[in-house]
Amino acid sequence: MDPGGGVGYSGSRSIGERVMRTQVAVIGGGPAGLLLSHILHLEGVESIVLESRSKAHVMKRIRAGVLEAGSVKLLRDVGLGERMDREGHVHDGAAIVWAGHGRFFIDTRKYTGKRMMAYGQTAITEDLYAAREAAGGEILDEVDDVELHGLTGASPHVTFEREGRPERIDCDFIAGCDGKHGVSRPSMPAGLTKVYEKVYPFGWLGVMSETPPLEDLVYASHPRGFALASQRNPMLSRYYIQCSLDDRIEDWPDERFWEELKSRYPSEIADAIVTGPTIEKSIAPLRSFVSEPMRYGRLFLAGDAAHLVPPTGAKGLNLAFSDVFYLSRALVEHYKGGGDRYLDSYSDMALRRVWHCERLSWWMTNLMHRFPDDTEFDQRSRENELEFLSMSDHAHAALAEQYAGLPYES
Ligand code: FAS
Ligand code: PHB
Repeated sequence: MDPGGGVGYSGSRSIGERVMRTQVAVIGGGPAGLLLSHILHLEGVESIVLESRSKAHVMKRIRAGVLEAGSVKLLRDVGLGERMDREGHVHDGAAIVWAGHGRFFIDTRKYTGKRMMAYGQTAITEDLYAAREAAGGEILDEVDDVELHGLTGASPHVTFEREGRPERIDCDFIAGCDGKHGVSRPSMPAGLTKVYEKVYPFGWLGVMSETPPLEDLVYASHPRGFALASQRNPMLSRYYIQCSLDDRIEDWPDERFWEELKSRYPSEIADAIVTGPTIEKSIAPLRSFVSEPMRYGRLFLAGDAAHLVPPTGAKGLNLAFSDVFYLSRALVEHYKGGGDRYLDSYSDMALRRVWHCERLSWWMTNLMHRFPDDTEFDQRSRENELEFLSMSDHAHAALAEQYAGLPYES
């Protein structure tokens, strides 16, 4: 095995083309691709990661922040827990408030015995890059024109350009970890894939500020719209408000954002929010999306390449991690001669968890947001559901179990 973690050169196929050889070609250097490459390396399986953007661009993305208990365990199990345990914030649930009513707390630790973690995706990506680079892993960034070939044969390959030069990777398997705009999912025959999609009529305006966060995550349902108070560390807060899809960042100077955010919380919470200059501000649309199956021949999809969830349930990143757990286990078993039962069951197994998280995220989004076409009946029913959730131990337990994350399948 090449000590460089997967790059063996086997000549060229066309003029000037450099040909590399590895076992698994990973398309996409986000959390899914990097974590997969890291776990494969720990198990002696070679991979090369192809990333279309620069490392600097990937590293400055600000996205998810809450890790399910299963994701926390997975990161610790693969040697990526040290900084998370040092800088992360252990998290035992989330509070919910809705207009005119006091807060109630969904206590995931009480109902599941599990502990979650608030630790940003940005930090996780830094940790993953550091681990791959320390291990001599091959991450080829700023690649262009990635194309997948031979997916139904035993020797697929990937062609791409890098620094203007044609390159090729011969491999055994391709992991499509290239997110919602990648090339992997479109490389599957249209007649094979079934897409399920729901587009929500609003977005999330998110900000980061170097201010002390609230103690807990607090989700708010308010006539003016949804709001969320979250955190990254004792001096880094993350806040979101539901906004119109017509909104632009420039419509939301800091002062207007802070005023609107506070207006969506009861005064005792609003008064505790420490405001300050925002260091990041972005608007993200909300979509539910699943493309089935997550396999085509030697191509396996993982993460946002196969599915998207509205961030209301904090499931997007966690789903990418559970896909990677299942796919890495399957590939390692193949290479260790254990057969292909996990490869053959990967798509169905991953999709069971995907659909669980899709439904939860859709349910929480409907519960906590106001929709332009809401009728009075819709809103009164929503308030009753929040009231039931606030008073029923069983409803608390059901939400806590799902929010903390169901166990991975064995
Ligand atoms: P990613 O999209 O992170 O990574 C895919 C990588 O593939 C990217 O680096 C991309 O540059 C690369 N790529 C694309 N095309 C390529 C090609 N042709 N060749 C090579 N590389 C290619 N989740 C939560 O749980 N909570 C949140 O609050 C939350 N907020 C979000 C906010 C935003 C704006 C977005 C976009 C997502 C958010 N998510 C959130 C979901 C997010 O965290 C994803 O679930 C997570 O990034 C999934 O990781 P990957 O599957 O690795 O996909
Ligand atoms: C975040 O901290 O970014 C976050 C937390 C919970 C969510 C979504 C985003 O549901």
